[in-house]
Amino acid sequence: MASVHDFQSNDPDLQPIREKVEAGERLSSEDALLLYRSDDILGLGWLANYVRERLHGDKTYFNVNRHINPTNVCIAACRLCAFGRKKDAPGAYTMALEEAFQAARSGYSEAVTEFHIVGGLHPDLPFQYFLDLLAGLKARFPEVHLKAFTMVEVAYLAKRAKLSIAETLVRLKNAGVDSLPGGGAEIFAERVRHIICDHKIDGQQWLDTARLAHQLGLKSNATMLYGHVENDEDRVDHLMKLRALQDETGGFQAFIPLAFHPDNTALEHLPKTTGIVDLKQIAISRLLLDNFAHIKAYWQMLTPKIAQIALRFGADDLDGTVIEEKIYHDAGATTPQGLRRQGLIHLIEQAGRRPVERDTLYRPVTRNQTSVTVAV
Ligand code: V47
Repeated sequence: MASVHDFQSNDPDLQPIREKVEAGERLSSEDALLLYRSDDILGLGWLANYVRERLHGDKTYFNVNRHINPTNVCIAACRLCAFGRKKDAPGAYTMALEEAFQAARSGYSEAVTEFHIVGGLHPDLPFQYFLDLLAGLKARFPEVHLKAFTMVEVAYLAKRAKLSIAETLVRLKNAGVDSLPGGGAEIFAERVRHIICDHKIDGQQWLDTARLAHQLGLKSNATMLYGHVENDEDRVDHLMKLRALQDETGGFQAFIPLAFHPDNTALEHLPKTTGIVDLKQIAISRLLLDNFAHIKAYWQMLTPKIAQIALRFGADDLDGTVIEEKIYHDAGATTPQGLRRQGLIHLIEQAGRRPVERDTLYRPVTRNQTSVTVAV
């Protein structure tokens, strides 16, 4: 591993931060703001890579997963989103249960270890549909981990079923949910949420739902949507709130920064993020979230090329084979909709890192020709 003494920067603000990083000391909100305002992208990357290698060496985790989006019908009409549709709008769809099971099994011959299941807030689908979906997937694919429903969906299902959030989570867990994805967090600051996703639960409710999930033994991820109308203070506030909840529960597995894709959204006039902004966000996430084991580079969002560089800027995880991504592609992403296992391994190796296939709970997966084994 590179020594922190090799660090060189023309930015005097990075020197005291470097000393804290070397000593393993927690960074403050003020430090985080200085990082956002620094122009020394290589200095930032160096520091984040130092922490990444201290935690994981050259290992880079990836998994073989499949996204299933059972419906794009959504009452929320978030300005940030190009995926959701009103019920009768052109392009609206809702899978019958058999269609969802078919989507789960189709198009992929390699052993998938995770289904990532998220969708719109459908005004009519009964809670039972989701319980049957989970139970049906578990019955058909007992080995596959179900990472299903964002905090936003859980809160909406609870409201529709007239149940508490805790009871809703218990029923989802009993039906087959193994963990929760990190979506829907966006930016917690109310001012920003009003503009980008007015009808979603607020930031505090997202955090409260995550806390309950963790208390019930369900791990989750966390995300942050950046590159729209938020400012540096909003991003720091978001990261600090996640860090505080992680201190409390330890239930977050990975943090995934998500760059806003404006095409086909109501915020189409906003510019796209640049590679520098994306890499800076990965690096600052690694440096600030000292209690998160993993920082995920979501290649679908970053592009495979930037994702490779992110593996030297703090990220240790490259999500995933995916297959048929919809949310980003509706918003103009031009990346492939999926990559095969071998393609991901190649990307990681070409970045000079060591690929480690994992399951959703970060246990190593070993494969022979016909079967998959998860080490426990
Ligand atoms: O919650 C929606 C975001 C999220 C747009 O947990 C958009 O492992 C950019 O959460 N431009 C869904 N972003 C994706 C997500 C995710 C992805 C990969 C892994 C995991 C995980 C979670 O995508 C939404 C929202 O924050 N989003 N629309 C858009 N136009």
